[in-house]
Amino acid sequence: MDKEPLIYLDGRFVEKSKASVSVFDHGLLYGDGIFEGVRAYNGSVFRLVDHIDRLYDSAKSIHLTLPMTKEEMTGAVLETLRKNRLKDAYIRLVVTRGRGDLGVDPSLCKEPTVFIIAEPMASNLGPKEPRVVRVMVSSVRRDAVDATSHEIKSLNYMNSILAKIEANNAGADDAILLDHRGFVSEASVSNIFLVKKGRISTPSSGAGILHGITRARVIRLCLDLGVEVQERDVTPFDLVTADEVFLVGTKAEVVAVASVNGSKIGQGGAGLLTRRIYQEFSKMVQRPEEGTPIYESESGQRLSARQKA
Ligand code: PXG
Repeated sequence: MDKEPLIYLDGRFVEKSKASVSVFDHGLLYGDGIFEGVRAYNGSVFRLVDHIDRLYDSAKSIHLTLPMTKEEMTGAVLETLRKNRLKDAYIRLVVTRGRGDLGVDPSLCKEPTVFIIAEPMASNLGPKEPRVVRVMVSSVRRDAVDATSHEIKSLNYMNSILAKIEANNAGADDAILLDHRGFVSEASVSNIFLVKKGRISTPSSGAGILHGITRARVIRLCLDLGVEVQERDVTPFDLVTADEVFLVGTKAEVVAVASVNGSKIGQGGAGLLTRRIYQEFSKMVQRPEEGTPIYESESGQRLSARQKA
């Protein structure tokens, strides 16, 4: 039999079939925890420093003290990839409040649970065309920034899940959520951009978005291409009348939106700027300086310092 994948669980590596957490873990009972979805391309973990920083910001915002330093966490991610001999992978890094009792009070949870899953995942990027999806505007509103804000990458994804179910039932590929004011926020698990008359815009953080790492990198990429990205309030009207719409995220990478609520966007395929950004993004993720190398050194600390800002 093939060897089982190894999962990092609270400082140890355990076989996938034996990697389990308590039914009293508040991550499970209450969605009380945080996570990161990270990707490795060609032996380098894309923007790992940014993901680790965001994880620690999420932890701070929910008053969760992580049981390890950023350097140790970085080391654990790299070691998980090495143990599983992975070069192109999807990494799920999860920290829960830990084991407690059946009350919601987190003060009874003494020790956070930390686990890291790494699975092989090939990129959809390349010289070919971007993937194309059809989306609908969901009736489910994005959680407000003073509620279960998606600025926290928490284990509470019910908001996105309900929107995704609605999209599935309507035969759409994904849902676009509006914020409490009615402005466009983001898709279920990716950020959104639109192009109108050669200008690119994207909802600002006030719209309850996750501060996407792909979003931030794509904004810089656009600047490098000489196209400024405006972070602003985007209305559903702006979306439907855009020349191009695309989604970005760790899992999605760069995906073109062909239609919104059945209305064709542009020609109904990937527009010129979307293709350009997809192609540049495809090349960029392969550059070692965009990430943290998995195999060159055993020291997470030294490695993490090498990712360019
Ligand atoms: N918004 C939300 C709500 C997200 O969950 C993004 C934007 C994109 O962020 P990054 O940092 O990845 O560029 C996400 C991404 C999945 C999956 O299976 C993705 C995410 C969470 C859970 C699952 O695609 N987060």
